[in-house]
Amino acid sequence: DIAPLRRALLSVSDKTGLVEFGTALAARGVELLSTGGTAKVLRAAGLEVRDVAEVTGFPEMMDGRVKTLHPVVHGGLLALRDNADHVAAMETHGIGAIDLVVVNLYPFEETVAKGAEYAEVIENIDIGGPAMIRSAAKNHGFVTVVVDVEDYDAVLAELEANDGQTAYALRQRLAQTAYARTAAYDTAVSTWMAAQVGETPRRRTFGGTLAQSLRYGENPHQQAAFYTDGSGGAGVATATQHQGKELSYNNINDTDAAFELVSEFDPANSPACAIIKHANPCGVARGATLKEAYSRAFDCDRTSAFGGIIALNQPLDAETAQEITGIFTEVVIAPGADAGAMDIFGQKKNLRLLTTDGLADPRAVGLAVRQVSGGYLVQDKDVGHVSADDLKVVTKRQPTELEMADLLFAWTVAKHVKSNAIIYVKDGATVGVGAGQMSRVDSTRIAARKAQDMAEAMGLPAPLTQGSVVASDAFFPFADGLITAAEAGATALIQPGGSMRDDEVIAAADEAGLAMVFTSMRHFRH
Ligand code: 93A
Repeated sequence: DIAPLRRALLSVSDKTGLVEFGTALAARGVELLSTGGTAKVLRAAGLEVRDVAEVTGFPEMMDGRVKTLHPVVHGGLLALRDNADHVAAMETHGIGAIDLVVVNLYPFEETVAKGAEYAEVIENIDIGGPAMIRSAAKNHGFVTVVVDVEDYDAVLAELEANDGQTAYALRQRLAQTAYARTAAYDTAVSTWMAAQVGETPRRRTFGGTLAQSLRYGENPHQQAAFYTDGSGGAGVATATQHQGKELSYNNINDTDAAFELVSEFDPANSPACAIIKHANPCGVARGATLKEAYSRAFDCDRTSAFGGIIALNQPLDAETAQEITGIFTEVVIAPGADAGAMDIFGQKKNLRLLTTDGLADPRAVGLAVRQVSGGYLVQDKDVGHVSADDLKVVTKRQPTELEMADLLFAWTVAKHVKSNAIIYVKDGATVGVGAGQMSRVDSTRIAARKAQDMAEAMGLPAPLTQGSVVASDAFFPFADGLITAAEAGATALIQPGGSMRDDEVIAAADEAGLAMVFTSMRHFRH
């Protein structure tokens, strides 16, 4: 393959395992070159080390900003050993080949995480380290690059097994790891800078920290992992898990949907509960107590709630915990849980309990990213909201005070339901949810139909959609959806308005004696 390793350059901020690695290399007769702090540690361990400054003929200068940025270093990394011109250039300019580079970077991410001042963060942007990593990785045909302490052993094992050489396959793998590291590093820098100048969809680059390798993805044949972006805030990424097995890909996705939704409801107004299945709510309710909020959310669609994910806007108490254990639930997330609740859940080993530090801020700006073939779509998070003052009554009849409260509740839920979304609400609880249909009238029918099914299952004389209000996440293009809602017993509607046929839709509402308000804001969610 290639000649045995003769010269290594070590320059590391994280000195973990450095002495052991350096010692093993020296024992193989590898010459060690090093920068200031790294050389000091190696020398203190009794190893012979040459300073890079001696090799370049320049001292480390400008507070270390310029240490290894020199043609003698980069020529030694980049020269193709089997190219006569490159070899001649090395001879002409006194450049010695460097066969192994061991670099880990200034701790930029840690410096940001500890809340350092601007100037200190800037000083922790490593320039020379990434340059060496990238040079060595480009020349992986000849050069071995190590950026991760975890890889020290693999390199030593291979040198041992391979007469002091590394095999191409290992060098190629390490080169990929190296570019992944410099890419993540620059992403961390640009993400931090985006926060300094104001993050927008056009100023953000992507990256994250691997938080969890998942057992599988949306399906068992898909590999998956969970990355956090360091943005913090209460939510599934920062929650504490108290019991139950690891969250799965779908659990994380649904727990996020549940918690984001329930966080819309101010706990100071009333307890609230959201139950999520397949990223859509199958029940959302307020209640006089948390237990009542859960029970009313459950009653919206008892069938779908089985194996669901529950989010609460107040700390879980014992009586609510007891009620929840009535059926199988995957995950419960709440801003805390009292001792009694923990005891009750302790009996249910499979139930995961997550607690957060408060609720998510539904008005907090941020970005939403989705992948498409060949790229990413990036947009601001949907933080749009309306209050009673923003609404325009378009029908002859004004909504009553009770209807108005339910219309706003339904509109809030609609924001969290996949389009086309139709939500029937009565007395602060969803009584029918139509989600993810290609036609709006189908969503309207499905929600009413499910309410009918629930009424039969619960032995009610009439479906709960009788006397309900309806929210539609986007305008009704025709009157048919509105007529279906009226037939199901709805008395008031909330929708953005703006259809070419608004006049027809309003006329149909007036004819049926409905009250209808326009929000002038749409809440598509796909
Ligand atoms: O300030 S730098 O961007 N300029 C350089 O020329 C340079 N060369 C290596 N940082 C540079 N390094 C970094 O120094 C390495 O990436 C490593 O993190 C650190 C090791 O310094 P020391 O050996 O003095 O502890």
